[in-house]
Amino acid sequence: MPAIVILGAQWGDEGKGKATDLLATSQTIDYVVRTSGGHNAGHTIVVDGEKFATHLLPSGILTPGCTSVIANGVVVSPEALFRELDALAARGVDVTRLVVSANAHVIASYHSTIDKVTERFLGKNQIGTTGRGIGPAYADKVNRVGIRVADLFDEGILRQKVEASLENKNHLLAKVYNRRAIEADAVVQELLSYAERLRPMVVDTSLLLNRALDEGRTVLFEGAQATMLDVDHGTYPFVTSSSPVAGGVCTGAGVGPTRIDRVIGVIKAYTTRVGSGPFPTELFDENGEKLWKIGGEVGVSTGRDRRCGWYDAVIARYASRVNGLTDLFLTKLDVLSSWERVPVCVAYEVDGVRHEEMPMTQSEFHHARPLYEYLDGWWEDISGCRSFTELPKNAQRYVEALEELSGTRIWGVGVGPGREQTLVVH
Ligand code: 2SA
Ligand code: GDP
Ligand code: MG
Repeated sequence: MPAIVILGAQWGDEGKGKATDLLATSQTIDYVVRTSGGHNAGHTIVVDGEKFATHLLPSGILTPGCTSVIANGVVVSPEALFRELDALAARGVDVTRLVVSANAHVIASYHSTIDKVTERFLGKNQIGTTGRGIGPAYADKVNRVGIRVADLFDEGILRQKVEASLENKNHLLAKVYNRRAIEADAVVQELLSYAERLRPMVVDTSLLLNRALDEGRTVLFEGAQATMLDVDHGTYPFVTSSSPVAGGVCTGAGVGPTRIDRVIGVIKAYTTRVGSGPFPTELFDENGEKLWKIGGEVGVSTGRDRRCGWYDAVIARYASRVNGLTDLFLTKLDVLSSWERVPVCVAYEVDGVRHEEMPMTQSEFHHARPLYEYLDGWWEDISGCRSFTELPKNAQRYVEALEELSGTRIWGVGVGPGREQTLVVH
């Protein structure tokens, strides 16, 4: 199985970090690759009781011998990159096996300034971004006024590009937001200050990965954010600005779709979402509060509370379809111990019409009302279970029901944050 994709099947924070780490410890993974997003991601991995969080870095950085790759589809804040590298190195992690694509786009400080002022300007219509400059950096990329990693090594080109990029931004800041202009010179100096440290890490990551696949090496593409946050397939405009779906891996890494062997969708046994936007199974009662509390549902990068709701099988089917999932990895089943009955959304009702599949338009999705089936719950603490058959019968039935409703086999089940708290089903 040389090329494997792990991605989020809901709105993020499904436990992708844990799934990546599990795979990387259960078989030899030579490369772990980030292909989209930036330091807006937050992946938690618990190793021997010690908690690590990665943001911009691939989770593979924690696996000895594995090369971590930040590919062309990622937006890189050099400041955040070095901060994260230094923090891990201070904890004894070997951070030397990291490479960065020359074609990845750079997040400069003005991108996060624009992200924050735009959100403030939107008021109650805000997206609820992480404020990390992700959207503005991708906007520049598509608008062809972005700065790529390779540009940091040529001061003349860098200056030209920064000036071109700031032209319309300074106009906007002055005329719309009533803010001071950003000085090109200060930006250029800041970016140049990262160049020497970055230089030895920079390679042609597409060439590197394709050669690695030719040689039979195992490459794991690690998703950030998730299917429902995808700029095309998610709940637009309440999405991130990249393509976290499986297709985005190909453009984000420069590998062709025929090279991908397995696509694993990570999905929680219930649902969470950070930021604004529609969420049909969201709970506003004591059940939501209980999921939030037991699940510890707080954002890893920004510390924001996550909104909580029941499992949504319509979303699971949708994620299976748009990503061509081969497997699901179901996390946080342990959080559901202690409910008499557990509701699972099997379809929506939209303006009196039953929808088994995701409605075609966002307006319909905004009106979607969940239709529930109620599965019998269990009371036992399952965090110590180490095989599927050790689970209480009702927990087993819950997993089997989700598998059937989602139409994709469930490869593994998480019963706790630790590396060892995983049950392999198939
Ligand atoms: P952005 O900053 O432009 O990507 O925000 C746009 C939307 O994407 C959502 N988003 C996320 N949702 C869940 N988890 C994310 N990462 C962190 C984590 C979140 C945190 O893993 O814990 O720490 O708050 C993430 N990143 C972006 C975001 O909420 C907006 O809805
Ligand atoms: P990611 O962004 O998808 O990598 O996920 P996050 O790290 O943002 O959030 C997932 C959270 O759930 C982290 O705190 C993990 O340690 C935790 N986690 C992952 N799998 C399990 C599980 O099976 N059970 C429990 N209780 N926690 C889990
Ligand atoms: Mg996360």
